[in-house]
Amino acid sequence: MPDIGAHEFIGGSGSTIPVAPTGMSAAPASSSQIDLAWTDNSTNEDGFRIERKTTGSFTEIATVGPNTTSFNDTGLSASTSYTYRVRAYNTAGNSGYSNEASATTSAGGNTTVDIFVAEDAYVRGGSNASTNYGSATTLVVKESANLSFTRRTFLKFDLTSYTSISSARLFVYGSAQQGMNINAYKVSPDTWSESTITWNNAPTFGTYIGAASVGTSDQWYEIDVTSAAKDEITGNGTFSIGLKDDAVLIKTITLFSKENAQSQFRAYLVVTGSTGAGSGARVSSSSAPAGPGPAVSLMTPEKNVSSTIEVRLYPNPTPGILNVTKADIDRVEVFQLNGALVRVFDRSDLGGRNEIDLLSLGTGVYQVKIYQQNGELTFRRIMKTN
Ligand SMILES: [Ca+2]
Ligand SMILES: [Ca+2]
Ligand SMILES: [Ca+2]
Repeated sequence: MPDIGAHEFIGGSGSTIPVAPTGMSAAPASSSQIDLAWTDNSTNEDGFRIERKTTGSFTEIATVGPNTTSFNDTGLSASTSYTYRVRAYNTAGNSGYSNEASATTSAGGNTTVDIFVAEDAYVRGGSNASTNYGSATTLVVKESANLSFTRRTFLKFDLTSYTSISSARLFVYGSAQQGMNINAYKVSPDTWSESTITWNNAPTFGTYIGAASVGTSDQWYEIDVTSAAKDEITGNGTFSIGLKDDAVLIKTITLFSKENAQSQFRAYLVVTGSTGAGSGARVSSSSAPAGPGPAVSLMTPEKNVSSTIEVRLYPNPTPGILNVTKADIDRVEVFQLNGALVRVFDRSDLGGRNEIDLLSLGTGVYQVKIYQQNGELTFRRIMKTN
């Protein structure tokens, strides 16, 4: 090494070894991508050399230019932990290494999540045609020859993060004056907002999607909206649904809106689908939930899906013993809706029976997170009754 000190202030790279980078971090972005970032501490580097290992020793995977402080590592395997470090270099040599940072890619399998309604409102015709009901605590459906009595409901869901959808089911909670059907339609355009929608400016009812038979007691009702939701993959991702009574029964269906104090009864979709690499949940290692499986946050859609058999929980609502319709469950976690973990069942607790005992839980609505052995994750909501 020739007389480094004598050339130290001449300028240009290569006279002095760069100062080592620090603050290396690694965050999972998808089932195949981890995003890296670090702090550049040097003024004379020609670039940075990034190294990775799974098990065993580090291998250099990329070099990036001077003053670069991030790198997205792609083409990775699902549900795999990778460790990274970086060093600066110039013609004088390599700096010391940064700290090491690890992250685990998310599962490559099915993920099913609840997506809550983004906007909801009903509109009313006739003498109420210019009135907005978007902040009401109910959503009303009623059809009458007298438009002043007619109400129709609109729901909007955000599917923009999805690149594929294999299943979507709409759940609404409420009851009817008498047993009757509630009919779901695609509506357009999507530009309506709950705070301004009225009968006069409401979107137009389009393709029929499906129906639910609504009874006289408050409960969840389900409509399969898979086909219409799939259309949003090639559409704008904003999924608008209109609900009405086609039999003109002059009877009222009353559903809970998202403004209702009992917000657990707001409408939601159960969607099985894939969000593209680089989008979806990003959870740093420090905030990742404990336990097996990839780091994801509650209620957050994420990751690649090739649909297999859907996990179902029954009965739901349940008085306490809940059956899980899958044979390969690794772990079940039960959360309050505020995210507090209240029960964990691992394989030995499940004992091959695929039922979980929630008898001692208080009544209410809970979020259930199910880990399968193949790495798939499912989020479902359940209601515990007495
Ligand atoms: Ca620099
Ligand atoms: Ca609303
Ligand atoms: Ca749309």
